[in-house]
Amino acid sequence: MGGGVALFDYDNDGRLDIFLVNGAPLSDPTPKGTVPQKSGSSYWDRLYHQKKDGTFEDVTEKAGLQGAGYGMGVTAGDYDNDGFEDLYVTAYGGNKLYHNNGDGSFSDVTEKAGVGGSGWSTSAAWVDLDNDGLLDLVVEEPSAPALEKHARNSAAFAQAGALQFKRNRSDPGGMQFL
Ligand SMILES: [Ca+2]
Ligand SMILES: [Ca+2]
Repeated sequence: MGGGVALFDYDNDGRLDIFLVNGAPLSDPTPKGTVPQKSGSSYWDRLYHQKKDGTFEDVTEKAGLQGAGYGMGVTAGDYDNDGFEDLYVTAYGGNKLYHNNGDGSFSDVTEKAGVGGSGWSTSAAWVDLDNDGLLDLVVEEPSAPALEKHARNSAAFAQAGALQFKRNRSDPGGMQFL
């Protein structure tokens, strides 16, 4: 199954960089309840930094973006308005929110932000749903329970299926999603 890709300028040097989402090994048959794990570097997600000459260098390890689980999708957006684009990566096995530290590294802030999701998430998007200047998160979860859990979504989003809506409730000094 194909993974997502994000073209974004993580280091604000004016050149687009590439983030690629990668899967994880699956056994055949896969026992029920198995959560795929990245068993080695060949399964890592990858961040490629575009250099001045138009070539790219692999900066995955420096950035701390090796990832976890069976990666599916990614969306880039500056959710905390600090001028650096952050990443949200969906995966079978747990989603991750990575805060861009602005020095070439990212921090996993998933737990603090409360956006780990559950089960299997596919697509995700940053969008300011309530026009408060803070990016909110929409996550598609094909697994059914998400639909009931997030019934308070706006009609437009509810129609699209099992979407999870996370409102960004950040305030100066804090960062929390509902
Ligand atoms: Ca760049
Ligand atoms: Ca940011």
